[in-house]
Parts: sequence; structure tokens; C-alpha cells
Amino acid sequence: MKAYLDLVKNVLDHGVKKENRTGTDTISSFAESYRVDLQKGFPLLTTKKVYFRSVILELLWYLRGEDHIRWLRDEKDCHIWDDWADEDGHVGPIYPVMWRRFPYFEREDVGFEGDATNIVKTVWVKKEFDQVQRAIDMLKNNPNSRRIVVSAWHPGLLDEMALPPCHVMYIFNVSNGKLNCHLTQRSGDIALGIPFNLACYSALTMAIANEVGLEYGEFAHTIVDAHIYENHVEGLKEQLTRQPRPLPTLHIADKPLDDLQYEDFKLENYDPAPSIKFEVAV
Ligand code: THF
Repeated sequence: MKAYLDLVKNVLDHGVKKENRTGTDTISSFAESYRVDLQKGFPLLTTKKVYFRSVILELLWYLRGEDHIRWLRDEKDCHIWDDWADEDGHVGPIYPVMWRRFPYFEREDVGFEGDATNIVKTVWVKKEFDQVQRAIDMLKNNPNSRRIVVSAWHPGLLDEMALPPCHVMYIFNVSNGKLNCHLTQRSGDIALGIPFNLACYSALTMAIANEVGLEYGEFAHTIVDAHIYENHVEGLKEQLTRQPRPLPTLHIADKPLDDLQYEDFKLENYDPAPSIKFEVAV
């Protein structure tokens, strides 16, 4: 995964020091991007151990559409989202809700029976939109569309969210029978979050490609504020001294997306360098 090491190098070389709400300063670089070919193996970093189980559980949690982390935290014993949840596990309408149950209102004009022209009143009916299902349907029926977008940004609900979404939207694109995915991230923690996000969206793209009958294409990622927390610099410099190893392979069971469980994701030949401990800034 040379792409990741180049990203780390770029941020360290071109980044500027910035203060932020977490109290730990960062070195930040504007609009970094990279891409990986999903046919060349599963992009799980080999220059440190990445917790594959947590990556897949996070993805399956996103797909559940809930506004709490109880499944992830209590049932699956995965704690990467604990810092943002309250005691009940509530995180508000973040990724899972936005992906599967995006709230919107539909206008309904109510008239007299038998006389639709005579409108008595207008009511706004609350609806929920499953953006992931819509993306799957479009990939099946209209794969050349340039509108296969899933957005996690909802300006009216930011105050209810435990944190405003970092991975703001992703777009699927089909070229030459291959499924590509581009993720736009407003803010990216290079040491901790990015290795997870990269693997998570790559696995999502592969699972959806299986479901809609397309080959694996590329995952491309643009990070608008790409930053390294100051207490992560040393660990990343250690990673830069490590030689990337061959990528592992991921096999995903041939099942509809909503039936997939952790056991349906089989990772083979993952032989990473030792893990590196990074503290998460909340
Ligand atoms: N906030 C910050 N500062 N960084 C982030 O990466 C981040 N996220 C999510 C929300 N806010 C963020 C949370 N995602 C880990 C991994 C992903 C997270 C949060 C924490 C983590 O601690 N990883 C460890 C251990 C993994 C494990 O125990 O399973 C690691 O070593 O990788 C970015 O989306």
C-alpha cells in the first residue's frame, strides 16, 4: 500500500500546524487524494496491523440504519464508537440513519373526495429514504448513471448528531464493467481513521459489486483536511520505515448486502507488521 505511505509523507512534508477543537494540534494538508485498484488485493495496511474485525463490524453497523451503537458495543464487543455515544449508546442520526433512513418530507395536497382541484390543505408527510438500496437499484438498472450518490450530510440535523459526518458522501461509478467508488471526506485522521475508512469503503464496494454483478474497480479517496495529530507523528514515521508486504485477499459470501454477517467476510494471507498504538482524539 504505497498509496497510504505517500499520503503520510505528503501530509508530513506539506502540512501546516493547526489548532482544533480536540486540544491536540494537528499537521494538516488541504485536499489530499489517492486511489487503489481493488483487483490488486484488499487494501488493508500491511505496515501495521489493522483490526479487520472492527472494520467489518463498523461497516455492518453502518448498514443497520440505527441511531445507537448497542449492536456494535454490547452485542459485538467492538468499542471504536464508544467515545461518541451516550450511556444508552445513542449517537443521533449519523451514518447508519443517513445511509438507510435519510429523513425527508413529501408534500401531499388534500382535496375534497372526487374533486382533486379543490385543495383544502397541504400536509407534509415524513418519509425515510434508503440511499444504499437506491444505489444498488441504479447500479442494476442504469449503471452508466453519474448520479449514484450517497450523502451523509444533512444540514438540518447536524445539531442532533454526535459528530458531523467526516465521510460526507460517496459516489459509485461504473466503467468497463467495473465498479468504482469515490469517497469525499471533509476531515480525515490519517493515523487512525483513514486505514479504517479505506478498508471499510473498499469492502462495501466489493460487496455491492458482487450483488449487482460487476467486477471490482477502484476506490478513490479525497480528504479535504487531511491531518496527523501531533501525538501520532512518531508512530507514522515508524510506519514509513516499514516495507509494504503483499496485500491480503478478501472473499465475501455471495449474499444480498443486508444478509451479510461478519463470518461472510473471509480475509486470507494477511501478514502485517506489528500494530502501533495511536490515541484517538475526541
Ligand atoms: N475521530 C478521530 N479523532 N479520529 C477518527 O479516526 C475518527 N473516526 C470515527 C469517528 N471520529 C473520529 C471513529 N472511528 C479507532 C478506529 C476508528 C474509529 C475510532 C477509533 C481505533 O481506536 N482503532 C484502533 C483500535 C481498533 C480496535 O480496537 O478494534 C487501531 O489501532 O486501529 C473515523 O471514522
